[in-house]
Amino acid sequence: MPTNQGPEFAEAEKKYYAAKTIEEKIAATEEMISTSKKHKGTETLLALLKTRLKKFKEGQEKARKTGKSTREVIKKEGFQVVLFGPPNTGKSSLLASLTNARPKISIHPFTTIKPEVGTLEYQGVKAQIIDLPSTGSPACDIGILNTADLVLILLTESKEYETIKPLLTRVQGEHKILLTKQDLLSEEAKRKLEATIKSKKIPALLISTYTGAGMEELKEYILQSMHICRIYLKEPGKPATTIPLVIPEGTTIKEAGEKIYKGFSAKIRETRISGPSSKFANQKVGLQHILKDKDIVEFHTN
Ligand SMILES: Nc1nc2c(ncn2[C@@H]2O[C@H](COP(=O)(O)OP(=O)(O)OP(=O)(O)O)[C@@H](O)[C@H]2O)c(=O)[nH]1
Ligand SMILES: [Mg+2]
Repeated sequence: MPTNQGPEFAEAEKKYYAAKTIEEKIAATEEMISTSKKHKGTETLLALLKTRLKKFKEGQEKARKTGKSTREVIKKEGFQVVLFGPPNTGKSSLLASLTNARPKISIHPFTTIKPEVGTLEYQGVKAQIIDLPSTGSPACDIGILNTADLVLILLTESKEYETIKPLLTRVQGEHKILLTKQDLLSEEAKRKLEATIKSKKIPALLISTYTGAGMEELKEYILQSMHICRIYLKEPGKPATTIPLVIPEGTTIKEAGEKIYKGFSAKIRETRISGPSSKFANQKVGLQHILKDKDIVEFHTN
């Protein structure tokens, strides 16, 4: 349901996102409540804001007693991707499509009330995906955006990007816009949207979890943004392993050897490579040779 909030609310919301202390968060939440429009469409939001306020006040009380921070933290595991955006844009649906997680999905806004976590497994590589409660939700703590490796901004309208942009100033990783629910657009509207994205150079991908449109491209994009190489080890006379050794881009043979175990590189007598970094199959290379994604590596040891 649309909430149609005015500029005062937007201002208060901005203050909330900028708030660093619990006191600032309480003040900003109180301001959001007082400046929010009050009608059927804002009922859920107001109820959530009031719950947030209550929680903050309780947290403040607890912190006062114990002297400790009570904030829940998500443990970062490997490459972390955060799904971020306004209510109802399909964040939880995307988490469910990409990972093993089964978050609650519903037609009502503000369904997700705490961050949901899943693991994407794609072409032998794993990434942690976090479905963050939507903007305007009490549980939307944007601090995680700053340390995430990749932020995916889910929108149903490209113009909403303007309101999201100010929240991304401290984001260190990459970010990309996902324009969701593409199945709802006519071919004509889709063509127009694609043209706008191109001419305005908006970093966006068009997806639909219903039809699967754009999903392969999205997974490929996530993989690219990880800046890693997958190498397949092979023993002489045997086929290569199917589970890759995942290494950062720019890794040398010596460094890859050390990844197998410490001291391994000293045992390498000869290395043979087939694949993207080799000029021909079974090429003999030195320890300083830089590997590329999908190389097959055969170590001959003493
Ligand atoms: N047509 C269409 N509907 C979708 C698509 N993906 C999700 N939806 C629907 O959109 C609604 C919201 O989906 P959610 O995944 O719960 O959205 P969300 O962004 O997690 O929402 P909140 O957690 O409430 O902020 C649900 O009714 C979904 O079934 C899509 O690709 N196409
Ligand atoms: Mg959700």
